[in-house]
Amino acid sequence: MLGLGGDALQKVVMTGASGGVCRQIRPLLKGLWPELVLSSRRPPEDLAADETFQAVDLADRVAVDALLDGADGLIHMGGYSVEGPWEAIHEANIVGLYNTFEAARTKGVKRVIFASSNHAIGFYRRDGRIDHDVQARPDTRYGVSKVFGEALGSLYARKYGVRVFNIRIGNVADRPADHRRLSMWLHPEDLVQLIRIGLDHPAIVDDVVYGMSHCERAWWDNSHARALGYRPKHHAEDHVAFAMAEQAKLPPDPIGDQFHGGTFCSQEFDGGLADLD
Ligand code: 15L
Repeated sequence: MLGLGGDALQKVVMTGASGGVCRQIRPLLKGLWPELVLSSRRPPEDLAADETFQAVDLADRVAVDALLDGADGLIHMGGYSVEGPWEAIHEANIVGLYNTFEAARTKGVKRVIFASSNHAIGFYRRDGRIDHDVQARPDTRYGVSKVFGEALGSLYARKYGVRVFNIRIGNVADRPADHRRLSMWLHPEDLVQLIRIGLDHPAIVDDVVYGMSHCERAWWDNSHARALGYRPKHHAEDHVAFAMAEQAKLPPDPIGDQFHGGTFCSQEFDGGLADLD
């Protein structure tokens, strides 16, 4: 496939290979580049014979260097993917991410896709609409680590020339899992479309887009992704009956239900100032 405004990407590395998001997109990435190397601490249980895998702990800088040797593209899905203790978030998403960007810089990786998250802006209220330029409002330590990741990417783009595409992912699944996800659902095929834009589009610097399919109830203005050519194929409203049936099984969440981040906002909530706007 073409990349960097005309150069062919030869070797692409994807971290987080044994996680839930990568499990859904791995089959869709086959054959897109001459070489795709999958990586995580442990191999995916369903690793296929035609897939290449390298076990790496992102906290191990030497191992991350070796992983990125000769790569020109990186899809960084690795790290801690939910709220957790600070020590765990710090090791995977702060130290591990720093190691990853340092290795990308020193190994000459040209493009990085950073799997950011809606939890970087989780404390925005559902009755407003935000674009990709708003101030961060993380809802968790995990969300803070995603804000850090976007900032680190901007530094590496503007200081060192590594082009970075931050996808603030909603929720990746075959269909929206509940009422909240009707506003931020991302079908795996649409995620792959965004990844290809991030690895290919000549104008990428340190861009931020929202990782959602066509969500009629969206709280996010994704016009920046659209300007880069993103045309999601999947419509959340096609799955309303399923999502609402799943929602009916969930308990009410008076705090989480007000905000984009849902339960991530209500976890540990202690009468904060979130109701100001
Ligand atoms: C995320 O960032 C998580 O990685 C994922 O597990 C989901 O919880 C998702 O956000 C979500 O908000 O639905």
